[in-house]
Amino acid sequence: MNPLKQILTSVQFIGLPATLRIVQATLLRDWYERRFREPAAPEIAPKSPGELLGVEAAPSGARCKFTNAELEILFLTPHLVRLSWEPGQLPLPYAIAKTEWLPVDVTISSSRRPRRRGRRLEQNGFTLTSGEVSLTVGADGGITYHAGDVELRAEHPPRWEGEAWTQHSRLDAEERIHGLGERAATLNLRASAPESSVTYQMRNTDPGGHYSTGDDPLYLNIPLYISRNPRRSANSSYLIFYENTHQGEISFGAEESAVHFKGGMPRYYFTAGTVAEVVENYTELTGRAPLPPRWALGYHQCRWGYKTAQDIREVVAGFKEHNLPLDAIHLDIDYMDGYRVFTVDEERFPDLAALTAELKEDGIRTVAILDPGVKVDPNYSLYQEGVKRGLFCTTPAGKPVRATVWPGECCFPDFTNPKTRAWWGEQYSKLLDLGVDGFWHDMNEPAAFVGWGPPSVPSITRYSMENRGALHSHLDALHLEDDGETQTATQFYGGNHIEANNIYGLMMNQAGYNGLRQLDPDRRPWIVSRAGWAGMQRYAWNWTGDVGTSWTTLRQTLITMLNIGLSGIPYTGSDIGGFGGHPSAELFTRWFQMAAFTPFFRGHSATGTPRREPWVYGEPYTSIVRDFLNLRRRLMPYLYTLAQEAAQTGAPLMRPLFWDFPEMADVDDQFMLGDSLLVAPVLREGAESRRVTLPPGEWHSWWGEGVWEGESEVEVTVTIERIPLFVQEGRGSELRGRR
Ligand code: MIG
Repeated sequence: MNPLKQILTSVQFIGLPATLRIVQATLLRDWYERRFREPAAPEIAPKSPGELLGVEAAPSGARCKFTNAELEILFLTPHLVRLSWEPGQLPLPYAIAKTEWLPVDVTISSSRRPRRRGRRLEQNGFTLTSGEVSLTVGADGGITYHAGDVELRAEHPPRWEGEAWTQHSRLDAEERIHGLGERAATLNLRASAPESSVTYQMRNTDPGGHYSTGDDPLYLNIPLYISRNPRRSANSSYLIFYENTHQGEISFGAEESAVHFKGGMPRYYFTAGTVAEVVENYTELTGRAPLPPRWALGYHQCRWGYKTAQDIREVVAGFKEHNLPLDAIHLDIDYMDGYRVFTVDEERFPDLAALTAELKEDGIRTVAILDPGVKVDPNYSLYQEGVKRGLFCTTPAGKPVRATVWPGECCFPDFTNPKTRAWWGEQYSKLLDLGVDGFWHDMNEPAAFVGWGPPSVPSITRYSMENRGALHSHLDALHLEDDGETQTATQFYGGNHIEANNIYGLMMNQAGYNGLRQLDPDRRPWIVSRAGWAGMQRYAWNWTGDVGTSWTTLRQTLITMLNIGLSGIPYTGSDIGGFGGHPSAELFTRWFQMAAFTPFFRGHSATGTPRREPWVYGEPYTSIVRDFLNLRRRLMPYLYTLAQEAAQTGAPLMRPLFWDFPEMADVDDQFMLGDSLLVAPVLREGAESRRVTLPPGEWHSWWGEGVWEGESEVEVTVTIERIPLFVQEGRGSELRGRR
């Protein structure tokens, strides 16, 4: 958005005085960035690995020397291999859950595959194989990957430009690409530009409300993609995960993919198998979502605009009055005292403990929002402690960096510092003690209000990165107090914003999750988070943020959720009806019907929009919504079984059809909930029927409307009461007797 337009929009939504404060904050940001501007790096000629000089066997792998680079190949399992190229800084293992692996038997042979025309990646090199996966490393560092005899991937060696690097890989015309975390894109991430190229930014950011198809980046990026090729057999999919927290971009062209990161070593993991297997292997590495508390699988009601305990009581009374089941209610930012995180406004919520207890009597849990920004306020103990103990992100001179969010000027906890995480984690006790059961992590991209430029903290922000050490030794050492110890500011200069931006949310989630585990070991923590990164599934659920209100965004959010699931995050959901608009009764109902089958089932809406509780549209809508709320309740044992499966294998609860039916053509307007329920939400206004693609098998209409022979496309009549829903013959024993 151009700055003027951004500012005018801001005036419209938050008024002139607040806008002026944001302009002021942005000027401060610009000052920071000028004051600490790094000297421009000298122009360096791009570098490739050069010639392969030699290869040496190493435990479970090999090390190869090139003229300008070194490559380490390490098999973690016969199906999962890690590649690391030097030069480049080793990643801190933020994504990684499993570090101990059994040895893998590998064999190395020199390879002189017959040269095929037009392929120059496989000249005199060597082949390293586990028996399951083989890598052929060419003399120039290009690598081809095979499973059995099938070539799955051919990549060129990385090319470095200073600390940044790029890697190209071949793409087959038929190859489908999925993953990359949260994308307002097509299910096959190449599909919007099959002939040209489409680029995705690897940078968590707040897209600023009402996003829709084509907006990129969004809140949550995950640098992995799955390649699937319907021309190959089902077990010839592969997943590649770039373990690199730096900002970057990944593009898919007609013949090649290009991966670019602004720093860090080229380190990536390759695994092959079926789509389910590659997700299983990836989540063995990065961890899986623990079983959630049962209530989290129920229906959540939320709105930015429930301002008082009275508002909450009224909403809950509405649910009772309309006989609508409710499992959780969320408190958005208005419960806080002046938006100070971990405080409660005593006037608007005079007795939060009584309120949560009262709700719990009715089987309703309370979830409270937490934003990372800590208000700059000398009388606020969290702020005082953070400053005193050096727990905030800093400028390169070691002073806490500031940016403006809801509370006004804020400092930002440096979640890459283990001390900060421990401290932050302790704070949850305040809300636990008040009977809050779940936590909602917002704005953790991290987001900040700006008049122009990226909506985040200044780009010069410094992070401890686990106190990795002084990178910027040219900067003056500043003395800060830290629990009586004297610490030099250089200890804070472990990482910059380019490296740490993407893991800010992940580490906030880790801090919260570990804090909750410690505070109450007998309770399953529950967190839903807007931002995150590879591995966030270990700590938090996700929701798709401020998605627009339209039929287009309804359809978009379905696809977005499927790609999130394929990125290792089994739990996600979207604001029913979209965040900031006013859905028609029909759009609201259709969204609600779809959401009833998504892992995170929450009604939410923005402040200032017309109310959107499930009864505001009147009949017949209230009754339809009631039916789907009751249906969700009946699905609970099934959902719980899926939760257990996710914990064991990493399988997302909602899956694209190709997950179980790889031979199927791409279908992006239906999904499977588990392996038994096929959901075909109605995504078109005024629809009287919709086409449903049925995979092989016999399909029973959930509504008892008959049995369909699969491997077919059927036109199913729809009314506003229902969406097409099918159960496959012979599956879904958990569902038996529940219809
Ligand atoms: O700047 O807390 O995505 O769900 O209601 C907006 C207020 C901040 C963004 C979240 C949205 C939430 C809202 N938040």
